[in-house]
Amino acid sequence: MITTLRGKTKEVAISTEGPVVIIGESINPTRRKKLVSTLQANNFDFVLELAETQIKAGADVLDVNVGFPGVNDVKLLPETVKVLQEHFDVPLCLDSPNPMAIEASLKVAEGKCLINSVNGEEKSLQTLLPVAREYGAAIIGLCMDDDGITHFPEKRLAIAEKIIERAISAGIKAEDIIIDPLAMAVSADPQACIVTLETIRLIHTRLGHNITQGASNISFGLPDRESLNASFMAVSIYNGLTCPIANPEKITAMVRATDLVLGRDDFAVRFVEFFQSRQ
Ligand code: THG
Repeated sequence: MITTLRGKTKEVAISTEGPVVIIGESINPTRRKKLVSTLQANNFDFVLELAETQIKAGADVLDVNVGFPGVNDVKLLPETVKVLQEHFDVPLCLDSPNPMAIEASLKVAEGKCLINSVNGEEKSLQTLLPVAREYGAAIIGLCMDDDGITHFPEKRLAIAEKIIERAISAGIKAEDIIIDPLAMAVSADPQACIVTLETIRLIHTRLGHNITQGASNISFGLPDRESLNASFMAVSIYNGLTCPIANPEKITAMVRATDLVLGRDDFAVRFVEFFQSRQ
């Protein structure tokens, strides 16, 4: 199955057969005080810097999250989208819990964006699916619903199936639905990663959809986050993860290595190209 996203002109194809497409995570105010302070001053220089750095480091799509306490993201998210698209051609992943901010951004965005995110809650499905349909956007479906987050992979799979069914009834194409199995901090729950890995395997083998996850979530609160994220990333990709939201500056080399190891990089062309681009 292939999900196609578009910037102003550039198309990015995400295939369930790989290779992996990296969605850059860094335009996110979590622990980035400078992003908050510059955006509060209506200054987009730092956002543009984060975008450029991530694209150079291997991001094919950029996640855009400008949510922080006190912000009016119905105004700020579309403004940020516009500025980004004036400078860069990569497709955007609109990351907000506020459906109004998502819709306002889709109104001004060019190309085909990814909505981050819809979940299995009735309210989310009813609000966002018609919006995705109207603007021709793809969606990320989070495996949680009105009962919250379950620890059983089979139940997460059932929520994914529900989101897919409802999205298709709303007129969205199957290939435009990317599933997020939910990656959570392993410091808070020793089983967190294995539950996610098993969910990825089930979604990949039974549903055959593209799969994303906030891959750096798992290492919150622990030292040497890079090693942990790398380990989790490799196993996730083997199980069916195709478009992680991650920090390309830290993860691209090992993602290219994993594609090569999994037989998706003939004659190591992409691996060597990436290595040379860093010399
Ligand atoms: N699923 C979906 N969307 C998501 C998430 C998800 N969006 C947000 C988040 N989770 C993924 N994005 C991030 C962004 C930054 C970090 C983690 C996840 C992060 N930042 C460093 C920190 O907090 O210390 C700071 C910068 C760095 O060192 O890279 O870890 O799960 N659909």
